[in-house]
Amino acid sequence: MLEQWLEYSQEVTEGRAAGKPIVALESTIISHGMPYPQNVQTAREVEAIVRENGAVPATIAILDGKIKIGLSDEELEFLGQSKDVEKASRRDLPFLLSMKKNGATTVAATMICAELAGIQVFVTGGIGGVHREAETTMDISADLQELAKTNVAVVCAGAKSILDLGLTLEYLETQGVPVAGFGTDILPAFYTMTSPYKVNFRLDTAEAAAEMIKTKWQLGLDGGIVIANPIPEEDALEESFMANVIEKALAEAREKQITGKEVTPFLLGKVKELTEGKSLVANIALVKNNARVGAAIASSLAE
Ligand code: PSU
Ligand code: MN
Repeated sequence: MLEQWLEYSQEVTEGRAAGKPIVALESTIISHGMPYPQNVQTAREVEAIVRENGAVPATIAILDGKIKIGLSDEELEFLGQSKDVEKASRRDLPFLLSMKKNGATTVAATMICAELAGIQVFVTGGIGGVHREAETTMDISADLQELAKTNVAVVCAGAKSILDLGLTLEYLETQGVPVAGFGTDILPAFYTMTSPYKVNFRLDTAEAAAEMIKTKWQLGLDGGIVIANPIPEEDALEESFMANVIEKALAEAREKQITGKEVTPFLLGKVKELTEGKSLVANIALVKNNARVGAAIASSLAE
């Protein structure tokens, strides 16, 4: 029953058969997170980095009513260019699949699809979280609830401070989701290596991360783990500059009364505009950095 919805690329099929480590990659970052053509180029380069580091990349999307596990070059190109691709989180999957539509999967939806495909490690840029002023808007990303229940480790560069990072950590704590810093004690904030918050645990190697992931699931503790890997120092943006940009983006979202699934893409687009593309360069660098770490963790898990 389930298999009818899943379609594996040839590369992923062969990788699975050979017992190779596989790394899931999301597609909202392609369709709604970065502009064309940098989005497609980055997606290809990130896949190449996963391969160079001994794992098989599986970029995930909903195309023509199928969950695609691993995409062709043409499919990546389509996701990067088409305006006919919905941002797809958990609640969107049944509609998009039954109506044979196209969807770019968020962290939440990519985790669901990765778990269905038996993939344990997922690399992305930043996770969604509790938005600032969530006490009135109730805007809390479905990514957090997914981390609470779906067994996939998510390698990211923390979360953008368009969110309330403190409340995001509180939510994850309540839900029993470990937030581990990769080589750091501090929660990275996407564009910057640091934030005012500490992570729960520090892991210094891919092997240590793999051990912790294995242990969590051996204990039957369902749900994901956040592996927060800071942006490389040379690519990081200045903290006060970014704080300013983010304030402006938030003010405009408030003024325009942006709500629901539009909030995050709106803020991401504004940040890019206000940094004149600097944020895009940083975004690309940190995803590539995460791909190296994710491939190493997946390789260690596969041993
Ligand atoms: N944060 C980023 N870049 C992104 C996203 C978040 O810095 O591209 C995307 C991810 O796909 C994430 C989604 O899962 O936005 C969260 O959206 P929402 O806040 O609507 O749950
Ligand atoms: Mn939201």
